[in-house]
Amino acid sequence: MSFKAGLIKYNTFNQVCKRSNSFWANVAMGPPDAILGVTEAFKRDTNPKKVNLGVGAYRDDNGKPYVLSCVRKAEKRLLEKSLDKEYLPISGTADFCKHSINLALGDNNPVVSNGLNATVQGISGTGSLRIGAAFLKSFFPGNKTVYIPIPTWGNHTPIFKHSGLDVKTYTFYDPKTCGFDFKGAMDDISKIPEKSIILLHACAHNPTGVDPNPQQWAELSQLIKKRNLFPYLDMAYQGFASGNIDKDAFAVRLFVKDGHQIGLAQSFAKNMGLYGERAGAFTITTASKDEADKVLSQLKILVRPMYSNPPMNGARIVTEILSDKELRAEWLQEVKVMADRIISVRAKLRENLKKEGSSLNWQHITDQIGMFCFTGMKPQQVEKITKDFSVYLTKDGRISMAGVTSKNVEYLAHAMHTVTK
Ligand code: PGU
Repeated sequence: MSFKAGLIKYNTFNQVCKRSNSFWANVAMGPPDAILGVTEAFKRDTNPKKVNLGVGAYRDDNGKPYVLSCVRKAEKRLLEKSLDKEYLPISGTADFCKHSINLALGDNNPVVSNGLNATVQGISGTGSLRIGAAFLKSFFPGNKTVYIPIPTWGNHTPIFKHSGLDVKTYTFYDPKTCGFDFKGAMDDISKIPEKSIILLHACAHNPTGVDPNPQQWAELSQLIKKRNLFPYLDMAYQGFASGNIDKDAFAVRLFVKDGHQIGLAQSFAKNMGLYGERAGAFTITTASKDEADKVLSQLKILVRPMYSNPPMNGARIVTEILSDKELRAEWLQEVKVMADRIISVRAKLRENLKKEGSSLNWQHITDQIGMFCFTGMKPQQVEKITKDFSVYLTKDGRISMAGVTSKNVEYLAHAMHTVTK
């Protein structure tokens, strides 16, 4: 075709498209994501002092993304093995699933030893939660409503609604004390209709950084048992709360010990820094091996039309690390280093707010744990700190402590003081 003929054809095509009604003419512009949209806005900002405290992703003390040394070593070993790229099974690799659930429940736990778990590899924490939600929608024999804490991670409601479950809430946080509202939670949970689903953050509650203490967990577990509720635990931060993966698995292990059947979504995004690798797992515990086999067969039937089978690279890295004594020991060290840096920067932020002359009580900055601090900043203050200081955070006043460093902490304290005084 000559250039001219091509041009005429192109113009005619354009006119036809404009004239005829597009299939998509009625698609409205959607809002940016409440968390990931913050990073998009941050990237557009040209202020050299800008700070991104939106997404929960660990940074080193220079503010740079951090790839764990054990991950680099595992990658090197994997490369040397020249592994193939065949499809994984629908439920992912069996080794990865076994290591994941053992990490949550502890080695030699009776659930895995007796074959009482149906575990599938999921697409990180989100995908794992979504598989679980799909399973509950199809097979949960009770009230297909999930009770989520207020507040909770912004994606919980969309995940459950997208799966066709109803979503209701229970009290969790007390804005007056910036702490856990134990009485409020117990009162609300005691009124949840029997045989409903309750979502629990296993540790390092997002966004509040507030967790029940062991005694409170024990009481919650008893009440949840009494109400015959199904506990669905989201464990996206194992190791990030205390720096110790066993300590952080306390609630999960307690619920199993107390005789609950649980749903569990795990993520290796934070504790192994494998964000974009999308490695995670979903587990249902059952009363018998036969039940576990049947549940697993149904999980596979749900996964197959969604994405057929999961990605392999992240799962291979996790398996390499968890199955090797040396790499595993190094990993446990590195988790602790990450958790400790966050703890130390909490203290620095509080100190600097004091130095700025803030008369507000910022004790919750050091009381809260895990990746986030629920600062208590109001939406207008959040807007102002972003506009005037290029400090980016989610509208609810949550800051990712993992993005605070010894280099930006003074600037952040100054900005926080200025907008809150
Ligand atoms: N569950 C909770 C409680 C989370 O906070 C997150 C991540 C996930 C599950 C899912 O993580 P995966 O990356 O799918 O494994 N929340 C972070 C990351 C950004 C996001 O919203 O996905 C956050 O900043 O809240």
